[in-house]
Amino acid sequence: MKNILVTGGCGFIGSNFILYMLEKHKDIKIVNLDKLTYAGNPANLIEIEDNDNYFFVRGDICNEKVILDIFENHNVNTVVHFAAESHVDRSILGPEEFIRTNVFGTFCLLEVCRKFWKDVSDKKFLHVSTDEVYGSLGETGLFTENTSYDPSSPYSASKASSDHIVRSYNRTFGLPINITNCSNNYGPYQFPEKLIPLVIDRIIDKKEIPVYGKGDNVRDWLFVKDHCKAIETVLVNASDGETYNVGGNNEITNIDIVRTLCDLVDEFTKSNNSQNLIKFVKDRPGHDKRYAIDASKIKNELDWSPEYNFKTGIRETVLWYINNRKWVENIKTGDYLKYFEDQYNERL
Ligand code: NAD
Ligand code: TDX
Repeated sequence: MKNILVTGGCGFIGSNFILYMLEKHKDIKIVNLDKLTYAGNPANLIEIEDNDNYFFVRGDICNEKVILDIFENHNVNTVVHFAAESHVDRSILGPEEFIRTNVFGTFCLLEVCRKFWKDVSDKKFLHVSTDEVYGSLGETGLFTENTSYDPSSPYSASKASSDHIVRSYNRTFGLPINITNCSNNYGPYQFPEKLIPLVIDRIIDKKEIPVYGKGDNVRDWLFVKDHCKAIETVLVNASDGETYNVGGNNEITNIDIVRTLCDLVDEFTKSNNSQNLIKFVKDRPGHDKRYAIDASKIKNELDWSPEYNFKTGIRETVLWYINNRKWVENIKTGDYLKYFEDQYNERL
């Protein structure tokens, strides 16, 4: 029986992961440790919150005592670590929380694992990370697991630091770890500060859509459920110490994404001309030009590949946001409006 501590399980990917795992595996227990920052939303998990094998603890990964209590109470032998400050633009407005949670918080979790797991066998720490640690690509090439780290933003630098610390606990203390570095995710429950949910929301509200620079930056998009499946695969099948890049082989420019979203919302809501809302605005400082993942290692070694193609995944996502207006409206209150003003007031 796996007793899994999921950190950050009320966020976008964490919620999707918990729903996916509890549906698929009846013999696991999941404890979700989440601080419930602006990005954490327990409502995402309402359908499983009464399950006998699901427990929620509100707490901070920077607090070793809270983590240790969970390990003792639930005999944790597996950690899947999602908790993080995750938005690049917020890390430019204020980096401190990124260093605290992403670097120091990861260290606290590792320390508890190191101490608590001395006499425990069959244990694993899976660190969920990002392709942004590799920095930016030019017109050609792909990130492999051997690409040098070269992060551009305080967010990606904090994730790079956490990756290094996780790896050091494997080499120095023999802690069984895996790291996954994934490309941009999209799908249900993504906070409407990230490009795709933000744009869908702006189109529905018929408000201007901010596209940074010329809109020619490229991201490699992966449907969140395929990311969850990749994490499950690594958890079950990967050898200790291994790192895997995860991506959708699905490079798209931002402007093409935005135009696709305009057309889909127009189709589903029987409106038209949403593309007229597009506004090119001041660029993000240090904006990485292109991300693209070589996922051949996880494909060849662990037999993982994405099940969703972009056309299906993005339609499902747009429909989810149209059908869950209340979920978005509940978020667009005080804190969110303040962030939106700080980030976009000069731009729009
Ligand atoms: P998110 O911002 O939606 O969720 C983060 C969650 O962590 C929230 O529930 C928040 O309350 C919680 N949290 C934050 N600080 C905490 C703390 N100190 N203690 C406990 N909980 C805390 O993020 P996401 O998009 O779901 O990303 C999850 C992880 O996946 C992150 O580590 C991120 O770096 C990584 N990742 C994300 C993407 C992506 O496209 N979103 C891609 C690759 C990797
Ligand atoms: O208003 C916007 N306008 C715009 O042009 C926003 C919010 C974004 N963009 C651009 C910036 C990026 O080139 O869209 C692209 C995607 O932006 P984000 O959704 O903020 O994602 P990104 O910066 O690529 O980082 C994401 O992928 C890797 C996640 O936020 C990270 O958590 C993950 O690690």
